[in-house]
Amino acid sequence: MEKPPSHPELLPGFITIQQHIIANQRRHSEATGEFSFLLSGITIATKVLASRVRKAGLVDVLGSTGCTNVQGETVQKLDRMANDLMMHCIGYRRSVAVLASEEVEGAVDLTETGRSGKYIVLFDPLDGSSNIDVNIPTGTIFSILIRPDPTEWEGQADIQAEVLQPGLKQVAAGYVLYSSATTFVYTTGDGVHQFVLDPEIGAYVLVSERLKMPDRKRVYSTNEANSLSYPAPVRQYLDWTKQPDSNYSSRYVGSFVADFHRILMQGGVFLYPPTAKSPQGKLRLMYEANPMAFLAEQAGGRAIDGSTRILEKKPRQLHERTALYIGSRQEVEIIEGFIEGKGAPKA
Ligand code: AFP
Repeated sequence: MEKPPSHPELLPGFITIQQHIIANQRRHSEATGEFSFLLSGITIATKVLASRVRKAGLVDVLGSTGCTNVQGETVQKLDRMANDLMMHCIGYRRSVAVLASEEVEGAVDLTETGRSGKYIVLFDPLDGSSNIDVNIPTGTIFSILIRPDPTEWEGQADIQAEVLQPGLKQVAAGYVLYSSATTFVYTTGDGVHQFVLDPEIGAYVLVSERLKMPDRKRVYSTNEANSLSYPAPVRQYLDWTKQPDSNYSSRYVGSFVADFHRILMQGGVFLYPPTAKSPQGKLRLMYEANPMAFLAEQAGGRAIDGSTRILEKKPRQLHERTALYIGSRQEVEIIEGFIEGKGAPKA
């Protein structure tokens, strides 16, 4: 067969997310390609969603549907669109057995259609959706687990119970941030990698591999309007950060993906403690805290609920909430010191 002409000058000098996932997969001899096909479902859904978010205000995607979700929160039109897109694009992959969405009450059992997929995918389709109407960044968060071996189950497998695995069992997690650029960040337990959507070619292109979060950065991110009902040690921490020689600054978007992304890139700490309004904390363990904790630890950071490592928490309910302190290792340790009664760190 005639060899195709070689034009190295026309070959792209970039790595797409698909190439990256496949290259990683080649390192595992047992890999079947199912996993990269599954992740491609997420990349397709988020690319479509990014294009809808970009048109917000031009097409009819702003505003509320008039319904409330399982969390009792107002469902925005884009929330619903994001949920449907993720359900469709990921559910189409036969390797997926169970889907769970922050917007839907129970886990969706796809094995009922006769498939025997091994993956469980959990997602928050549009995090920070109350910010949509005012053009502030939002995001999609995902977490991937493997179904327990059916032989471990006595009697009938219980899909709803299968999903309730601690974050340590995640095989992949990541998020997409819809902002000045559309950014895809993921880990499979081998570092944190960042891609940016190139709108000209429609592909997520690698911009940085093995991201490391700075160990220390004097920036905290919290909804300070709630602080009077924070636990006393957390209030003491916030008072300490305000001392003139503490040199802290504060940044809060109110979209967890955006706040976390800034901390991943520049360091700092995000805290959402228990409050009078949300005594268990506000963020969802399985949809928000676990995937971000996996990413944070892979980037050298930490994530705790005040006393326990987030990734070790055994969920009791799909939509369980948790207190969360996440970010640069030393910044989380300082808050932990206050919670343990040790007070401010020695200068
Ligand atoms: P929405 O998706 O309802 O906007 O909630 C966003 C969120 O779960 C998370 O992204 C934010 O960090 C957090 O809530 C903000 O909560 P407050 O509005 O109470 O600060």
